[in-house]
Amino acid sequence: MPQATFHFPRGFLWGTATAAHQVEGHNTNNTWYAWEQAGHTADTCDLACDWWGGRWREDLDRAAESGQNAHRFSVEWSRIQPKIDRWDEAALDHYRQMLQGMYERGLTPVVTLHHFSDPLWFAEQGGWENDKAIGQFVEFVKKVVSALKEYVPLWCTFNEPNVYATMGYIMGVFPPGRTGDMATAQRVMLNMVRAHAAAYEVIHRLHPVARVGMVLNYRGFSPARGWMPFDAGIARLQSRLYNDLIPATLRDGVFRGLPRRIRIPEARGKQDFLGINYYTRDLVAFVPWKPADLFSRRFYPPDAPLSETGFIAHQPEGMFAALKWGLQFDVPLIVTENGVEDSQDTLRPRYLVEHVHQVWRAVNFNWPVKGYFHWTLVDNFEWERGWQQRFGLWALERETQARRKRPSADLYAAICRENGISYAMVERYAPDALAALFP
Ligand code: IFM
Repeated sequence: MPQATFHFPRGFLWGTATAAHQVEGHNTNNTWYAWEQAGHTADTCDLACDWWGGRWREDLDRAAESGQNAHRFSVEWSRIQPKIDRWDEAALDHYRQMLQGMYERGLTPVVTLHHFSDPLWFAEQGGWENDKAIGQFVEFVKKVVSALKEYVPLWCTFNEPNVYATMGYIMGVFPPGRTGDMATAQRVMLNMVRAHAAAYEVIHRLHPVARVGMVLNYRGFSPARGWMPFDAGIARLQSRLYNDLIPATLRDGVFRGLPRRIRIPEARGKQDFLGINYYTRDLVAFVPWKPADLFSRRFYPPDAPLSETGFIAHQPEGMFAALKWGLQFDVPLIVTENGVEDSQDTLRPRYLVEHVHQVWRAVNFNWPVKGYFHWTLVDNFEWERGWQQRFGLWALERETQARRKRPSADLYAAICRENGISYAMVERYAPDALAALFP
């Protein structure tokens, strides 16, 4: 039997990622609550995983006991600043306790300042469409960083601004539910980039040793037909708009939107690391009569295994491509999310180990990949898809709040403890990945 182990460097961050609205429960003062109440989601978030009620303790015990050494989570703006002129010190204290709890458990915290949900007062003022958003976000960042800085080595300003803008202004499934509004989607991203640049300055001023980055959802777009130059062209355009636009602006201060470029010199060089959330990739075919879909049809490779609801195609090589793409920004990379919805845990073990193996390949080329965060620890509220998708290493029974460990939790624990992937763990937990990892 081959005894190979794919080792990771010492100090590599192994964790899970969560977000406030998805786990805390009873966040009733933000845009997502209003969106759910208006019937736009498959079901409502309600108590979620009851982290606000204190169950973060038992879940972080699970994370720590399974060998993880880091945890990525977000703070909820609408709790910390419930009204434009009111700050809630008790909410900040709650997050302080969570951060202390992470240190007690040996988990390095990675904190996201904005993960999809906005306070209602902020949305009423125009949200990210309004230029005032930048100053408002900066005030929030000042408050949070002043209160929590001693605990936080890594700050993520925004989670997936490309998803926020696409889902909210083009697809219409996130608040505010607009469709096909490319111009506003770009304005929103532009304002988020400006807000990131200003927040970057503030965080560095308040806490010079902290590292500040943005988290992007990277999606692979490959031409569907190798012989068709238009497929390649349209795939490149989609990748440029969806993947490159924001991190490239933070690299060189030029926002290359459509139809024009906008110079934002203050954004130049304002990323200490880039967070990459990779889940899957698409094939792209040119379709001249579909302008609303950027002249294309996107679909999964017909032979790719699909997740339970068909949301994700198992495309592990896309992880390697994502990290290779990330090299152009010349900053350390962190896989801030990766995972699959799978209530029965049938695909997840293979998905997990084959994706982590692709991260190892990148690390083995000496690419600066510093950590991997699995999405997610316990099943949580999946936005417009509600509770229909189960991404947790632990299953959640919502009615009782009981957690049940899925086999992948043991596999991930073995990876974290070993700081690598061994033949024995693949054979035991994901034998269907043996051929891919040990050909
Ligand atoms: O749940 C989300 C998360 O909030 C952002 N990235 C993708 C995850 C899975 O859908």
